Amino acid sequence: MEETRLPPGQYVPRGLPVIHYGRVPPFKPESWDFKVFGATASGAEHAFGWEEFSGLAQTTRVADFHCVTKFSVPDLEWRGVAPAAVVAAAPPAPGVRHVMIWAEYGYSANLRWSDFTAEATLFATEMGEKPLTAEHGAPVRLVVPHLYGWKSVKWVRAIEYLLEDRRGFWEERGYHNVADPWREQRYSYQEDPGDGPP
Ligand SMILES: Nc1nc2c(c(=O)[nH]1)N[C@H]1C(S)=C(S)[C@@H](COP(=O)(O)O)O[C@H]1N2
Ligand SMILES: [Mo]
Repeated sequence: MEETRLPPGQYVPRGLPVIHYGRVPPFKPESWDFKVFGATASGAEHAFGWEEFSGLAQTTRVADFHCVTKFSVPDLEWRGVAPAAVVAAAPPAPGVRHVMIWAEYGYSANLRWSDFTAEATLFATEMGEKPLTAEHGAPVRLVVPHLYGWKSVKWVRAIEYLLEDRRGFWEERGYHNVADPWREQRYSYQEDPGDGPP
């Protein structure tokens, strides 16, 4: 990675660090589901089982990954399901502008609809042409490479469609609501009006 590709304040470590809050959850395909709830078009919740989810069209993305603790990992290759495929199966109500991504054990991160549906964003099931390992988020993690890593929720279990923005786990604990590494949006005190909920 050339220096010019690094957002301000970042460095490239050796390998890919594993970083998360709490424990690594087990994956039980029989009981695993992936819910879409909140402001859906039909008003009903949609639940994918593992077979249905893993049958959705797959696509590949390559991107650098930036953690707010200042490491950046170049050129990670991810394979998985584009948010557009999930949205097509479970469309939002008019007026949905934000989502909350929910993981095992209650971890969450909020995203603007535009970041959620950005070209680079992916629900990844593979990294580097291998199935995701448990510690990197198996069976499904979100990858939002253009935002700081805490938005790339591992062990995803649900998407909540939001009419009004709401802060997720780290966003409630002093981290920036938007989290653009190129603008060094690390902390909530840096937010401008309109960056987050009041
Ligand atoms: N469920 C969950 N997802 C999470 C986290 C977490 O604590 N719980 N940590 C985030 C943070 S801060 C980063 S930098 C990345 C790290 O991903 P990695 O462990 O695959 O490198 O996962 C993100 N996703
Ligand atoms: Mo992070």
